[in-house]
Amino acid sequence: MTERTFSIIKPDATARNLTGRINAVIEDAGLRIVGQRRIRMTRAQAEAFYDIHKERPFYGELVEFMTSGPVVVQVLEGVGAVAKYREVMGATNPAQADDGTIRKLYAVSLGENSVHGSDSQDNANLEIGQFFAEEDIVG
Ligand code: FUP
Repeated sequence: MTERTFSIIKPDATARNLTGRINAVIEDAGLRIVGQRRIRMTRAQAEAFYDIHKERPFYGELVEFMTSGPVVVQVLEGVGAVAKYREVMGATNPAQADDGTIRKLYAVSLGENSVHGSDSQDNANLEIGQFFAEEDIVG
């Protein structure tokens, strides 16, 4: 079934001019970029986005990192997009990511791991709604 998922190209990747190369991996996997905007995430946006992790020891650092530079927020569309993008991203820790995945290719560390992708369809819908109006998504 055609689905939509939410993606972020994180500050470590925009700092190294990797947006185009990451988008090439996304598109080569058969995912279509149907919404895309480069933004500076506010602290409030980052805190709300990662609210699920607020009791975790890395939460403060995570919010700092996500607001430390520009990010590219994206909506990706394709058959089984949520699971497919998780596969294309690779494991959270790049040391454990499979060859050819975005994190294996480009991530710096567990914290600075280049991309975010939604982990379920429900979260994808919520996350897309945090950053995109429906009219800014063109399928
Ligand atoms: P993922 O769904 O693969 O992005 O991973 P998580 O939702 O578990 O974690 C979200 C982000 O928190 C990661 F991308 C990086 C950061 N994180 C850490 O910095 N340290 C940890 O131990 C776990 C996650």
